[in-house]
Amino acid sequence: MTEINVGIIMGSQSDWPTMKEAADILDDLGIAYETKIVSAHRTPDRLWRYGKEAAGRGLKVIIAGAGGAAHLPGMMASKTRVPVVGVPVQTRALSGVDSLYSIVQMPKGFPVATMAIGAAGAANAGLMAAGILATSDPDLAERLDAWRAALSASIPDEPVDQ
Ligand code: RP5
Repeated sequence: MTEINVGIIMGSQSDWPTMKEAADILDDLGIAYETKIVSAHRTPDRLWRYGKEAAGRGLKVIIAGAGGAAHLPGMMASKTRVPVVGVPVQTRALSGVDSLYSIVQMPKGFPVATMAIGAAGAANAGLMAAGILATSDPDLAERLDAWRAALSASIPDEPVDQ
């Protein structure tokens, strides 16, 4: 059975369209992952258990996305030494600035690697997880290099009228 090294967690089902961007990147790169709804406010016991067991279960990166009062990434970082990559989900009321501020300003000692707001941030969280895993996985490092090279090659030299 393939070992799962990446956990994608999110505060709500409503976060999934955003967090799927991270999952799509991991799929592209052939990285196994799990997806869970873990809410800091609605399912705190689930959060606690997930954080307590994460390292022992072999997780090496946790991608955590939440919106609004987005306490999930920070609380997860307080519960496990496994690196947490935070994704501020874009909200309707405050466009995700609330999510960003809730995630990014962690106190010294418990870091969250905070990505950009929304879909780009979620995709970059997948790439950040891939980069972390690639430091000890030469095959993945090759796949990640190829992915990056393909993206660069896809960018035209000059703009065209649309
Ligand atoms: C947060 O509240 C979730 O991460 C989500 O982004 C936001 C709204 O959740 P729902 O009311 O859509 O379930 O905890």
